[in-house]
Amino acid sequence: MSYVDEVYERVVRENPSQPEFHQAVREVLGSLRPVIERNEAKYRRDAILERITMPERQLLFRVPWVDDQGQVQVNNAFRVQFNSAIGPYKGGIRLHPSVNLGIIKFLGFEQIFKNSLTGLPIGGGKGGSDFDPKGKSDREVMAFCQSFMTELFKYIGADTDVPAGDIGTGAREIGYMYGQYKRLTGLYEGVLTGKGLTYGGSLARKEATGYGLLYLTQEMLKCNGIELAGKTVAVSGAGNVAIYAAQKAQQLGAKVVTVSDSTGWVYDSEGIDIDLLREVKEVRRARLTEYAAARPSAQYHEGRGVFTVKCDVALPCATQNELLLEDAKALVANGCIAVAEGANMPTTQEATEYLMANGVLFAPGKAANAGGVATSALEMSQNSMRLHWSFDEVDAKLKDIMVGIFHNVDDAAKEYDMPGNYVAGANIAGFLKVATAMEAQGVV
Ligand code: NDP
Ligand code: 2IT
Repeated sequence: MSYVDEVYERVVRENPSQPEFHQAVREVLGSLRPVIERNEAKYRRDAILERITMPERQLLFRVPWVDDQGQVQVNNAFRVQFNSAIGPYKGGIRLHPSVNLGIIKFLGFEQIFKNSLTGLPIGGGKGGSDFDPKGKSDREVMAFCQSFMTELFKYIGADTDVPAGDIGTGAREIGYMYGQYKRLTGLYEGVLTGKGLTYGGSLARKEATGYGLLYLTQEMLKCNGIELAGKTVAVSGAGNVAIYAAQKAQQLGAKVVTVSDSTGWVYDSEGIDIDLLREVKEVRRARLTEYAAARPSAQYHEGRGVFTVKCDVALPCATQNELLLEDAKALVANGCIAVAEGANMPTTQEATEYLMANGVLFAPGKAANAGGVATSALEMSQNSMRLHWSFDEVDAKLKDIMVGIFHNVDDAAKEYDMPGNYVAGANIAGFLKVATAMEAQGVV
């Protein structure tokens, strides 16, 4: 059996009931075959694939907190410190009822390669809890965040592990967590990113994932002789990534006709009104029905279906496995030319294969959404230097990073005789840097 297959089988055997983790590993290892085959004996002797698929450390803990009725609640929480070959562990914290260890491991595994692609010195990690911030009062969210940090603070630090936001974790949650970390340690350091602008946050971090997604998409289209301006774009999600992806797409001259959330989706024939969307989602924390109610050109649809609309470019920005084979078929039938993943692993493997087989340009999340974590690394730099860069400075660096990622990925795909296969290119380019660092550091 090939080394790649052996390691994949071991991952499945040793990590039962973690389908998302298996899926992420299967996709990455599948792409790495030609790389491994060039040097199979060395990689096997050094157990590089076993080590890269096994987290360096996994923390599992409970988080007790008191709700507004005086009832004690308790949640499961996780921090997976996956790989520190090229820098301190770095990755977000997801707060969503669906969170379990397998989901955090898939996200942490993806993060290793994504962070490598940014070109910045950050290792891979991820954390989260099955706590659901939806419908909770600010006091309840604070109680949870303080209790969560009261355990986590022992294991993180500006030079060891630097968490950030993800689904369900935005500026409010990061603020409460930062306050508790500072109180417990007495340290005013860059231990979290995505902080508020008054206490060490970076300008443009909030916008960075969505903006970065569009910078990479624009470069990918340009290198294939296509202009983004004038195109129709379908965005899924209505959270941090989706909002700023939609905003940047419109700034670049495209028309964004959809957004979605976990209950339904909106089609807006006039193009999404970003100010209204931000008011509904960021300020009121309300459902998209409120967007549709306030906007005559918008129709609200219950349930799935956001990718059935006619569009040139699709940007899945909500969650994993939201773009299924049936969606891929609808996109192709409607003439879609490009899909770029704002979310982590939003496209199932069979949908990805269908899109690529039908000539759709496909930018995988670990390249396309790397702008968020890249700008987090820029926030870490500013914190270490005790400096603050302007919005335009950060945005310019972000743009350079995203254009650089696209070319790095494109070059790797070409070098391994798979031109245009950006999935393979991203996995290979991300892997090579980490593997080289692991080899150099010996058996650790
Ligand atoms: P938010 O919590 O801000 O928004 C998430 C959005 O996706 C919401 O509209 C939410 O709808 C929807 N959503 C979440 N879970 C589901 C689900 N199970 N089914 C359907 N819809 C769902 O998160 P972000 O925008 O930060 O994250 C979105 C994606 O982008 C995630 O995959 C995340 O890992 C990834 N990502 C985030 C980065 C960041 O910097 N924030 C960086 C790189 C990737 P509802 O409100 O109804 O729950
Ligand atoms: O998936 C991701 O890259 C993020 N949620 C952002 C991580 C970060 O550390 O900024």
